[in-house]
Amino acid sequence: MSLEFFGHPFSSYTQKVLIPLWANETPFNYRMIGPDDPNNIEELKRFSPFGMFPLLIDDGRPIFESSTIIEHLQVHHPGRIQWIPDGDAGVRVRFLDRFFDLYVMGNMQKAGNDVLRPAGQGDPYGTNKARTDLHRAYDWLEANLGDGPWAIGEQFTMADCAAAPSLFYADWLEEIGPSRPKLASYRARLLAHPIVARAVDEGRPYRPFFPMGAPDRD
Ligand SMILES: N[C@@H](CCC(=O)N[C@@H](CS)C(=O)NCC(=O)O)C(=O)O
Repeated sequence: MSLEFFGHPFSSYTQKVLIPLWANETPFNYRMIGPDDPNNIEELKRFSPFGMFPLLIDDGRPIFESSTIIEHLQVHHPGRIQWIPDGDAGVRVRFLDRFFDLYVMGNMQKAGNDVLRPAGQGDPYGTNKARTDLHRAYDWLEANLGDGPWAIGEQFTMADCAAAPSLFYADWLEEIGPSRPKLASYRARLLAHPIVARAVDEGRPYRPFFPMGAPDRD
């Protein structure tokens, strides 16, 4: 049994999967994407149609999409923590995982990637909409998150793995602010979680890569 994991420490979706790998102490070989090891990029592109990461190769079988990788780990490499509970709680976890990926991280990426487009090919309309939709996502979360400590209550799940990097980065782009105290304290609790803190720390040296400039906090 060998697990090869392709990702980058500053990538939100990489962090989303590193959290369960580390928390369950699942052994894996970390294949970092970057100029220091061009073989890793080449291999990633062979298996991932869009060259996107994270990617997991389990005994030669490629799995991509962060949520599917976490489901795969739970089925094939179960550990102390069950990331997706059974029954109705599992439905809620999958729903919140989609919410954080699509409406928090998705809008964050849309707005952030605009800065990286070639001159004259920006999308100001799409960028403004993404920023507005991010605030709508914050408002929905403020109104619909429970009292915690985690996304579905007492159990730390895949929904929190998705929430941690997405709220971490989204708040750099559009601050959650004091008008959303429940969401702001959930983000603070996530960042104080030792495994999440490890993911944030390993990404720290790459903060100059943040397209809009990383704030001097967190
Ligand atoms: N839906 C994908 C999103 C993955 C994604 O957006 N990955 C980014 C890094 S955080 C990426 O590969 N960016 C490089 C690129 O787009 O070429 C997942 O959940 O794994």
